[in-house]
Amino acid sequence: MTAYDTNNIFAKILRGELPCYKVYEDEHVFAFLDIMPRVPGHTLVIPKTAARNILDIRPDDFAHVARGAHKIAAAAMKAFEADGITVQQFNEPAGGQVVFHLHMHVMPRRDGVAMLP
Ligand code: IU
Repeated sequence: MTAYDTNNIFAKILRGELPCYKVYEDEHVFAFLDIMPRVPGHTLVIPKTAARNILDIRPDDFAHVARGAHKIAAAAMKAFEADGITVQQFNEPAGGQVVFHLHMHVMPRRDGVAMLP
């Protein structure tokens, strides 16, 4: 597996070198709106630790990301009056990953409203 690249887009967002719409932050994780949302409220939750994906993160650090996604899911249900939530996480190009800093997608869903591809 390729090594973590400290100049990936999300690392730059974490360092404040690129702008984002911040949704949540704590000691371990950072969450912001996806720049190309597949649904309104599409949020990305990332660890503050440098990790390329699930194959490159300690279980305890991954648990922090899961905890963050859990919190964002509950908040997004309320904020977007959603009927459900899709949580997705991709790893390596073969697994659909495009940005190589681990992230979880949290997407509030409405009955009868399809996600953009
Ligand atoms: P991935 O397939 O899980 O790696 O998807 C990357 C996501 O990052 C995708 O939904 C993009 O719209 C999103 N994104 C972003 O929010 N800001 C950016 O500058 C870039 C991608 I590049």
